[in-house]
Amino acid sequence: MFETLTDRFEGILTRLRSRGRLGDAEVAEVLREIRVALLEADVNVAVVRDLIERIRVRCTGAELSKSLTPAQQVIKVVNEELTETLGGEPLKITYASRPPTVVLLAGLQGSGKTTAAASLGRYFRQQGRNPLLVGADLQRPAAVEQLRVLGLGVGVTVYSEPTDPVTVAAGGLEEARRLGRDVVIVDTAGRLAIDEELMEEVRRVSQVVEPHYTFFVVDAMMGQDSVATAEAFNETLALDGVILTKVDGDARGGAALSVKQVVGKPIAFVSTGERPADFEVFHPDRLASRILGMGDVLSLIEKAEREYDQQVAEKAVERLQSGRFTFDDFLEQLQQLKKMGPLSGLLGMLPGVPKEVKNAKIDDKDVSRVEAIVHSMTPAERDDPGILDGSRRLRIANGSGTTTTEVNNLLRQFKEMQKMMRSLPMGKMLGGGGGGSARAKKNGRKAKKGGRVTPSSRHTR
Ligand SMILES: Nc1nc2c(ncn2[C@@H]2O[C@H](COP(=O)(O)OP(=O)(O)OP(=O)(O)O)[C@@H](O)[C@H]2O)c(=O)[nH]1
Ligand SMILES: [Mg+2]
Repeated sequence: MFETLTDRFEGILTRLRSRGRLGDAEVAEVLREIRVALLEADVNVAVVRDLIERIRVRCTGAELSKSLTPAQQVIKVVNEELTETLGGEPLKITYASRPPTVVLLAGLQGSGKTTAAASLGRYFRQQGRNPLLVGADLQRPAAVEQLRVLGLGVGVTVYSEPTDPVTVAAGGLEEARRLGRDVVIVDTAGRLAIDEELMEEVRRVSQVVEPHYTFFVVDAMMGQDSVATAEAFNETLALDGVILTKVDGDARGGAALSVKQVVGKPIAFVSTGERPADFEVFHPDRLASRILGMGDVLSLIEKAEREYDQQVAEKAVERLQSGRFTFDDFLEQLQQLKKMGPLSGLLGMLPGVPKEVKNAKIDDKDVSRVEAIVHSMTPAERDDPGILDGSRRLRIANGSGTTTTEVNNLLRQFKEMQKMMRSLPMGKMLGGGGGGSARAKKNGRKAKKGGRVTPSSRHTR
């Protein structure tokens, strides 16, 4: 699902991150790339134009955040605007104060209404509700039977009778009241948008059951056609939302990205397979992150933005990359990281961090002892742990109320950390890639000219 877009965005964002400063020209280029990617993914032209314009205004405007690099800012803006285009907040069902809450499903032939009806039955059961399915599709001989089989699978009773759709719908509502069911899901016959007779039928069903929610079930693989039919149905039925089905077969995702803006109604649920379990509430923010191929990286950026001092981070990254990371930097990082909460939580969000590292338990008490050790070092020692011989280590242990074993352990871990940090994508994440590493390289050269020896190369054990 959305493979095309995800692939394209991956390339765009990687190139973006490898840049330092972003001028208007760079932003314009990125926007052009995003525009092409969206059009290729079959997103409605007007939707693309509007989205790009919103991103452009925010990226060239004064909305700057001190704690983020330019690339991170662009990614953040794109993510937020993409989320908005997809509908913003997920739809939240409000249950009728006088049950049952009635849900009516309509849509073209074969769009997945009956499957969605059963999936909704399962969903409402999971929400602690007691739904009833109503089979009002008397068009296709096997339709009610299909619903019964699916209903059995999800443990929801099906009501139907061989009369006519309007009578069935009214009867279903009565039955639900009699049985004390609090949600009624009405499955209707598939129709062609142009079929006036069938449109009239669903309109009458709607009049008699007065649904709280009318969902248009639409096949995502139809691309922009699905958006157009949703629009047509919205005129007849006043939709509350769209259920986008067969998303598993749609690599482009243009429909999902266009529905909200074109039809003016949000996507309420998505179906990604034939089983009722392949059905979920649609979360615009999660989909945007997935399209951007960012996953939890976005939450990391948000977290960093909230609590991390970018300058401190950038400096640390530069020093790490140039191999000049000292115990002073280490102390600073420890303090920053303590502000951000459990270390393992933070590491867990970074892509490419080995499981062993993620699962490592770091406890606050340990952190205080480590801080005590570092505080007992002289500035020269912090700057260059390589000079820490036996007698210095003993002095530090005594000064910090620890043991030489602890001091030795810390020194060993520090060295290992330097090695590990250099292989982590932290530089890209927090220092903003190109900008940071370019400066780091410069620092590296400066260091060499000054005859500086890195702690790790001088440190002998
Ligand atoms: N791959 C995939 N198949 C689906 C999905 N939803 C439904 N289907 C399949 O699509 C076909 C049509 O689904 P139905 O639920 O019968 O569609 P309908 O809208 O009720 O069809 P009519 O009642 O004939 O108008 C069935 O074979 C379903 O198993 C989905 O999300 N992904
Ligand atoms: Mg059906």
